[in-house]
Amino acid sequence: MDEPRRTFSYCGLCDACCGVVVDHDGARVRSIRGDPDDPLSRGHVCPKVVAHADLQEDPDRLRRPLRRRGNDWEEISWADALDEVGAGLARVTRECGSDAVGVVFGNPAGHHAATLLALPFFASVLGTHNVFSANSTDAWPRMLASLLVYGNQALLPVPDIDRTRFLLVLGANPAVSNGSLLTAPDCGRRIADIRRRGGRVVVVDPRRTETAALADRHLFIRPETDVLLLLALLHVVLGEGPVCPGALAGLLDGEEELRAIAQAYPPERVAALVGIEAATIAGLAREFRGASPAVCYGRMGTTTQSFGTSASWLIDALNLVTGNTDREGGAMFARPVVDLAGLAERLGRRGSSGRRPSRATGLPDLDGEQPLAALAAEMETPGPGRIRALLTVAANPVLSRPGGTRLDHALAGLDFMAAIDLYVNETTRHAHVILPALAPLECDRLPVLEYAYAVRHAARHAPPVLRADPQAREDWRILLDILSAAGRRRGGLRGAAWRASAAAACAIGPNRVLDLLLRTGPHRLSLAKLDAAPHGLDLGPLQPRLAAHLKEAGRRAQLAPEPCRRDLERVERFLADDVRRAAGELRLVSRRTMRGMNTWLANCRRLAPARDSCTLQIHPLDAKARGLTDEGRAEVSSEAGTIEVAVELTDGMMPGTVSLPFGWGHGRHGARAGLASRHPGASINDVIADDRVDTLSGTSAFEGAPVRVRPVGAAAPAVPPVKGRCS
Ligand SMILES: Nc1nc2c(c(=O)[nH]1)N[C@H]1C(S)=C(S)[C@@H](COP(=O)(O)OP(=O)(O)OC[C@H]3O[C@@H](n4cnc5c(=O)[nH]c(N)nc54)[C@H](O)[C@@H]3O)O[C@H]1N2
Ligand SMILES: Nc1nc2c(c(=O)[nH]1)N[C@H]1C(S)=C(S)[C@@H](COP(=O)(O)OP(=O)(O)OC[C@H]3O[C@@H](n4cnc5c(=O)[nH]c(N)nc54)[C@H](O)[C@@H]3O)O[C@H]1N2
Ligand code: SF4
Ligand SMILES: [Mo]
Repeated sequence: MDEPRRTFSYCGLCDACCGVVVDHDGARVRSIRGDPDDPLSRGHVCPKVVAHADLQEDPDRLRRPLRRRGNDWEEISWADALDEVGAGLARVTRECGSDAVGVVFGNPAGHHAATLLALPFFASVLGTHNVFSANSTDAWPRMLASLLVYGNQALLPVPDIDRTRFLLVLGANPAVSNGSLLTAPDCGRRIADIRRRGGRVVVVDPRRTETAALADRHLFIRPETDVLLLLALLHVVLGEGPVCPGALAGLLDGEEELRAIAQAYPPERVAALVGIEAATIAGLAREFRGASPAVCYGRMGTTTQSFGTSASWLIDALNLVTGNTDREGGAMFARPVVDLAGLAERLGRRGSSGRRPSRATGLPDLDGEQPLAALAAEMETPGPGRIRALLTVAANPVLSRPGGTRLDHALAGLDFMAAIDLYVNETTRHAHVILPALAPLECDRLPVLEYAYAVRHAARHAPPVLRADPQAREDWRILLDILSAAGRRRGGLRGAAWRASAAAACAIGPNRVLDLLLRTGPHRLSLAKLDAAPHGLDLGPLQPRLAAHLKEAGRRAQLAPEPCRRDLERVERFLADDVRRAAGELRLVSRRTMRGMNTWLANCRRLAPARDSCTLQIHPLDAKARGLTDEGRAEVSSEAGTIEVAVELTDGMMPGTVSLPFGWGHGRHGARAGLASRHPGASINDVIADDRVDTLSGTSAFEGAPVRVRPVGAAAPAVPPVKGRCS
């Protein structure tokens, strides 16, 4: 064991990237706390930070490669494991073609810039188009809206919460999530500060969330009706005055079209459907218009629903027509140290949608990436390009993607599966070989994506804090080693090309590429400069960027992009359908908890819940109508499946809606997480069908899925099963 040491680093379990002070002995964390000298997080950390200590001590965490043996696993050497994965991928590409190999990467991969460089490289050398990521269950609609409105899918608006006077939050819970596409450590305090400065905060959510508790006002909204609310807000704003383009004067197209659209949605028309009174909507519109500056911010609740792209578009439209885009305190566009939007512009890769739709479902791709909603169908549907082998990297789609049960079956039927992960999770339990990944503090990290959407410009580099097993390696390196092994097994010219590509990429290494990106980026940094600032660098507040960017690119922002206008036909169908909806069904929404991180960290000792917090939150009136009692058990069902959970009565739920936490369901046979399985809960995605999508973007629409709820053991009602599709 080494001498006790202190290292400054950052957490990085979520986007907030809170600075930490780690006291350790080179292998184990002795204590970890917030770094008061981190310019962005200023000492803040959330309860999850202790997971870094737990990940070093967890007996269930993988440290050696595993090979399946019947229903059990055996540890094997790295050389054998890589060879076996290489052989599996080589065989399937040879027999069934390159597209027969699917690659799925999950949310944690996004926290490693090196992995983000290696993954597309890996897939393109292998020649597969079947690449999926957690983004198609998350931010795709936001990215597609940016492509349609600003012409670049990487130009994502960041609400300038540190300087705004009015924050309108739709479908986000930053007091718990700490911000999403909004890197702002201690986000709850920053939002509370808006009110301390005399500003106002309004939260619109079917659940009275932890963020709502910090706001001046919370409004319940019926799930998936944000588009209607936004159209009604625009109706009032545009009906009572001219567009105020602000910084974007002369750079806006589509004003007349937007006006014509909004005219058809007076608050009185949408009030009953949205669940907010017409006078309240009109008042909110006037308040937003009158505040200076104001900003509307939407996240998961507005993207992972049937009208995710259109909701994101209309949020932009509201900010644009009130002059709040590209303005301090409004919707800003960062100019980060690694400038993804600028890079995309220079490379002519601003994004695309629907150029290579999913073979099995016809759902659109986003910039060549396939939608996770199609994953099971791509494995089940016969024909050329059917996925027969899968590699998952930091992903758990059995729990994180709607249609969990369907995917479970499809995975069991694959010819070959390999995974890179820290655990035998609900997905990786189907693999033939699992390669162990490193914990965050064992990796060399540079937050690129996280700081691309930060509320201030910032940068940092964190070399590994803890020493890992000498054989273990980072994900990017594992990917290249797999490529090399697959090349050996494949043989011939193709195999030689794979090996040569892997060798060249290894020789360059990700840090050289990142250093180059930093040097050529807008802040002219370098890895060496970042290493001289172990607490991280604050590079100042966001500056207006969009207008200059659009002028330089010779483009204008689109207030009423054609695909979104066409999508309103679907909104109208939804309105018509709504009237015919079956009696008795409830709308399901997801929630996140402070001590959980998506589907993982459930096995961390210090984060283990004291009680079953996987509860169905339901309004007392809805519960009474169904004979449900507080702490009783409920059966939640839909066409996709049925789960059982504990009931929690709360008037914090909008009547007609229920909420389940996302990330639970650790009771599946074969997953290896002893602690997590003591409080397994149930997976929300087992009752959401995977054909519920925002058809415009191909994104899974879990929010608002219709379900039936009854006490466990009660006789089934004589009604047809609930259909979840919305297209
Ligand atoms: N119903 C519903 N579904 C949802 C959501 C919701 O709100 N409601 N949220 C969606 C969202 S926003 C997201 S991002 C997705 C997340 O979905 P996923 O990305 O599939 O799930 P995660 O739990 O984030 O991470 C998956 C795995 O990564 C492993 N891991 C952690 N760090 C590393 C690493 O450095 N390397 C490797 N190789 N493995 C690592 C963990 O052990 C874990 O098993 O789920 C989506 N699904
Ligand atoms: N503690 C913790 N932090 C996390 C995570 C975690 O699992 N745990 N996950 C991380 C990840 S990957 C992400 S992407 C972010 C997500 O960060 P956020 O988007 O801030 O968090 P969510 O909890 O998904 O918030 C979505 C909200 O939308 C509401 N909602 C559902 N349907 C609708 C609707 O139709 N309209 C409206 N207006 N609201 C609706 C839900 O009730 C919920 O409150 O959090 C990140 N941070
Ligand atoms: S908010 Fe929590 S999980 Fe996210 S980076 Fe900070 S300490 Fe880590
Ligand atoms: Mo996410």
